[in-house]
Amino acid sequence: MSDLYVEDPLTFWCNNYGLGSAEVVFLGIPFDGTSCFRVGSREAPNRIRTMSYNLETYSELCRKDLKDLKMLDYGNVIVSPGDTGESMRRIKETVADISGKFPVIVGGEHTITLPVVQSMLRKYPDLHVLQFDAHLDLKNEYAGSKFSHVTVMRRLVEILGKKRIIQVGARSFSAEEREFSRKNNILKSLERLPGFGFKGPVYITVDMDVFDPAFAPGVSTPEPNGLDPGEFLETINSMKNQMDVIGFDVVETCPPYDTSDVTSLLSAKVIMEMLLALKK
Ligand SMILES: [Mn+2]
Repeated sequence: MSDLYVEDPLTFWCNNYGLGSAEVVFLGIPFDGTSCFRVGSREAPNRIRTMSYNLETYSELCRKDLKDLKMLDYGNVIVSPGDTGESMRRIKETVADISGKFPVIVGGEHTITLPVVQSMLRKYPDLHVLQFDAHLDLKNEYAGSKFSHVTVMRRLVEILGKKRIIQVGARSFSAEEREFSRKNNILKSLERLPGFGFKGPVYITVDMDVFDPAFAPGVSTPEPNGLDPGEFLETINSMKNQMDVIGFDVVETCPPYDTSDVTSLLSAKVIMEMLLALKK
């Protein structure tokens, strides 16, 4: 059968390669089991795939084309509804399956970053995490649970240590989280990020609520006074030679609360521009 005139709109744009030869692997994780405000980020991976078809594959910012990347859309992890522990186990195993590839992980809510990083630590024991987020996600526990999108970075600090985590864009947190972040010196401003030296491989996690709700209204926990996507993408692009980025995730897009797919479209754009800027 000829595939000259057909495409699969249920995969991310430019999904061209098999697992053997792909260098970049797109993986959806439709998990929103711990969302504490607006639920529905489980719908984001498929909505972002759909919106990706609206984008030109060429980036003027990076002067590169998505078509030149060897990319595979690996599908979605089958999570276990209501069972965070089992879902995290499945995520860890699936990410281990694509070890050695450059992962583009699409949530789902922010809890998923924990099992993804745990899995990637096997290959990169000195991994650093750079987080863009309106929130610090540093609470020790929330509603009786230690594993949620409110506590995820606290768990990562416990695993990685304070020197291997940098947080950018936070503007909503408790006094206790602020104190924890200040003591550990992990909160930075976007302006101070370029020139910051990362000594080791970097995994970037982008919570879409880091952007101002004017640009990204469809997120689980929107927070006013956020970043402008243009300044974010310029900063990422300007830092491409200063960081050895080995993968990233984009989380918390919440299609049921999105207006005219604005946030899913921005998520697809962020994924594309980050990939072109950062994939070596
Ligand atoms: Mn978050």
